[in-house]
Amino acid sequence: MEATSDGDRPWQSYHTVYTNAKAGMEGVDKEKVQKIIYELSKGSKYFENEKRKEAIIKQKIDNLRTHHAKLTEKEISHFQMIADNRILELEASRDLSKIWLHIDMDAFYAAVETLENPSLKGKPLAVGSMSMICTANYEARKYGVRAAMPGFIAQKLCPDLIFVPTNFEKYTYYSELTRNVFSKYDPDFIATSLDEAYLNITDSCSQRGIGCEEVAVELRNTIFQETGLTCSVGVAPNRMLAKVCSDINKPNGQFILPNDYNAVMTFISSLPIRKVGGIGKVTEQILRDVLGINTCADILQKGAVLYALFHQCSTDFFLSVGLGLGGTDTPQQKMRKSISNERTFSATNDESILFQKLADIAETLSKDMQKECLLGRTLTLKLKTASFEVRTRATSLQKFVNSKEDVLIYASKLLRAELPISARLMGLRMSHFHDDKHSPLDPMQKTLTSFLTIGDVAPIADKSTGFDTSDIQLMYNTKSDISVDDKSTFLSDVSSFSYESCDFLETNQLSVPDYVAVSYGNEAESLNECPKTQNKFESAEKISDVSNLFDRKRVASSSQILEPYWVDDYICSACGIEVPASFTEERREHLDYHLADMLQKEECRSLLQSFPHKESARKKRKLSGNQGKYIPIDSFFVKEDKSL
Ligand code: DCP
Ligand code: MG
Repeated sequence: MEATSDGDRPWQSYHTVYTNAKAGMEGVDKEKVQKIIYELSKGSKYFENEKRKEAIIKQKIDNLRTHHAKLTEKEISHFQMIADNRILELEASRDLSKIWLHIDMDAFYAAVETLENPSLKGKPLAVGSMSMICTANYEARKYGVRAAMPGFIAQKLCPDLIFVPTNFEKYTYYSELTRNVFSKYDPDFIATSLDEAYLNITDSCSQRGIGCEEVAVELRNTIFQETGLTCSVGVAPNRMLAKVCSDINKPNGQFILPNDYNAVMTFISSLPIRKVGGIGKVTEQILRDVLGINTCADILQKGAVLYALFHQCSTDFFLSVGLGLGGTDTPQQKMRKSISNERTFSATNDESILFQKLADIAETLSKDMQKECLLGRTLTLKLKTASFEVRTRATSLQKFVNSKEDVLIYASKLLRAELPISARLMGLRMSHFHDDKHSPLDPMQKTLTSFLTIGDVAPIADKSTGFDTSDIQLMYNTKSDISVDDKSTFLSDVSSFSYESCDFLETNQLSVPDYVAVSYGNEAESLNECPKTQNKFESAEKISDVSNLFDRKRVASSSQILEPYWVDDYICSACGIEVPASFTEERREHLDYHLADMLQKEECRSLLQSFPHKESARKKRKLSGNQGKYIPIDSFFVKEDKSL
């Protein structure tokens, strides 16, 4: 990243998360954007972290190259045989009988804001704040402004940029309108975020005797009539391809890939791997720099080496991408294991307030259970104390219950056992459900609202690819038969992957462990308090209706927890923005951004500790070193953080 062969243009190699292209950014002067971002970031902790990550990836690439170079002809031919057989098996699974449509609203949050305030029309607009923007309209994208970019960088790129704060109630309202339309084309549609869904339109086409192109046009028109918003659509024989296709003619366009083998193979032959869901910046870099793979077709040529270097699960995924394969069946809704509700509030030891909170939570939980016809027998109370200690206490009930009164009787017993306590969070979770599949209490029974969260449909499947992402963890953890040193190192490096990051070769560990390392004085406990457990508790919960979603967002945004995680596998705990699981790159960027934010704040604190007077600290920072050349990213946070 530092000046090397680039001489006095070091920004040329500074490919941060903010410079990746998105729809509407094709004509952007990338070098200009890179330069601005480089100069705003240089010297900051964010910059250092980017450098550190790049160094780790470079090391991985070097290890893989070394291992690649050591492969013998015998090994290559062995792996070639495995790859050839696997390609035949995968090919045999090809299903061209289904027609999948992927729909993605255009600049969704920004479009909703413009619809409600037409004076914004035609002006560059960002939804979010100075520290983070959620999306930008197409006018702003021309300047290089994009989602998951700090607002102050966006403002530098586009000085006339208008900022509008997020309003999730509005977005959910419009999302519901779109879903009413989707359900007419496919009652089992799969919503992967507020603005995105997959529809199996096979039956719709055949029953109405019309082609998929006509359905796509009609659907887009209906969405526009019902909402006043535009969307883009992709149609293809599977979900992986449909998602790629919906991005091709964005905004307000569509692209149809016929259900024809040759059409699919031609399409895939020149498709850059990065366009495929699950292949992010790091995977792209590794496949390109180690194996010279740029397009999906290149993958098929390198099957043997891929099997030699990566685990079978990864290679299977890569080969299926190379063959243009993806999910074609509607995933079965997985049976719910638990349902829960929790609230964060200012720490209190007032027992009447605590019991009132408990009653509110019991009521919400009971309503949610009744909506889904669930009866449960194990009740767990979760409490977070004023000092951030998390306590859970569970009880088995004598009967299956779902009424507020029953839940509250048992919950009160659990709470009484913990008194006295000063708590800042309280939650109730019900599990061990009544399991009579033929009764009206069938937990498999689908409701439209159950599609509101990704996890409820098929928690372990990546909707964009149809690939079971839980295997990603497995593939590294179970690899025990590797003898080559470099390879072992590489695999152990990535064994801590979480399937949250679907970029196959990218590792959360590049950034996430740093959160734990950051110390915030009094708040340190919250960082150290077993984030994994917290995460598990959260991800096991599934929200079941829109109002609950809002509650959760409020909880997320008001949360004192400083280590960000994905609430309900969907909402950022630190700022409340939604980033669906399929937005692998954005998710990584988003967490990276919070990391940078945290590191910068920490840096500012230590800086201000050494300079007791705020003003003089700022002046000194301005005057010191080479800072005259650029505005360091950190100084932005000094100005922003009024509490300092
Ligand atoms: N979103 C977010 N943070 C991100 C990415 C997206 O909060 N990192 C939110 C804002 C978006 C919405 O999700 O409006 C949908 O995301 P898209 O990627 O579909 O982006 P847009 O709909 O805004 O633009 P387009 O689909 O036209 O590229
Ligand atoms: Mg969109």
